[in-house]
Amino acid sequence: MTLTVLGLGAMGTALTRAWLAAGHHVTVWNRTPARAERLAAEGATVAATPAEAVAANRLVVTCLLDHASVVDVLDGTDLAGRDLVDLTTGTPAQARDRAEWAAGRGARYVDGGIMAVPPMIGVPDSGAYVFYSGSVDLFAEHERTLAVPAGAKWVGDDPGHAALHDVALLGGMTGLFAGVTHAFALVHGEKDIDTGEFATLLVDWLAACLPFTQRMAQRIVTGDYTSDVTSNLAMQVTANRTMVDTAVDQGVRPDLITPYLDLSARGVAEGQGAEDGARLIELLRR
Ligand code: FVH
Repeated sequence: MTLTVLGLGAMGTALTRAWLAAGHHVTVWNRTPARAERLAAEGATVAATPAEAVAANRLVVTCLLDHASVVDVLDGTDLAGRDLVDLTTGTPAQARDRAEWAAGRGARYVDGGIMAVPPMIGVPDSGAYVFYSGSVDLFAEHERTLAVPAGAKWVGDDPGHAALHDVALLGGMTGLFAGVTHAFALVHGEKDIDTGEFATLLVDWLAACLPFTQRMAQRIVTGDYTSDVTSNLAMQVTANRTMVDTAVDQGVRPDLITPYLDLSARGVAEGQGAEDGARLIELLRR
């Protein structure tokens, strides 16, 4: 098993180490050579230029800072007959552009969205995985290699879909941590409330709420937002005032929660008060 890795930042280094540990022959290149030298001591072959690194192997993995750096690094390399897998975080549109760009240079292309931080890479049962999309033939041929550093989840032949899944999950996480940050701000410094004990309550509460995500999915798929609604939007909007008033009383800016509360109020104003909050995606997508 041989492959090339371009980009040896925190993530590229972790990926390369995982492949080396699994016995793969890895050719590496990095803009700052010192990072490649460290991996040479662990068995990697260091290429002097991106062109040399790309020429060394059919499977070429890029893990660079952003879209612009990928184009910078690959410009001037001969990609004809290469299988390019880009694990650099980007937008779906950038991934589709890169797929077209690679095809124009005779390469097959798969885009990847990494759902992990570097310490999780190459660690069995860490939960790390990567979304992949693009050329199904490329993926089928290299799946075993790609699955070495982290689990490999195929999400279809639209090259933008790996990035879309990645960014959508990051969006969910961002909203979650916005709520968590708000909750801690409300109680922090309050006499007789221990932050560590509060954290346990918060974790348990969020865990109890998370299964409702599946119920939301069912409502979104069926388009039926009315049946079996136990906490309709109108009730929530009334209760939301309590959340804002409490924040103000506690001297906490409600900025992290108001966008969602405002959207809920708009839903009620537009006649959706008796429906489930899942309906709000239709207001967002307008
Ligand atoms: N680290 C993480 O937690 C996240 C987890 C999820 C996925 N991301 C994405 O992975 C990409 C790489 O991230 P990284 O953590 O390896 O990032 P850095 O440690 O900052 O390394 C960046 C590498 O990119 C090289 N580079 C930057 N600009 C250029 C350029 N114009 N030309 C050539 N190379 C460039 C940089 O080289 P150097 O600074 O060592 O010379 C590093 O190799 C990223 O998309 C994350 O969003 C990681």
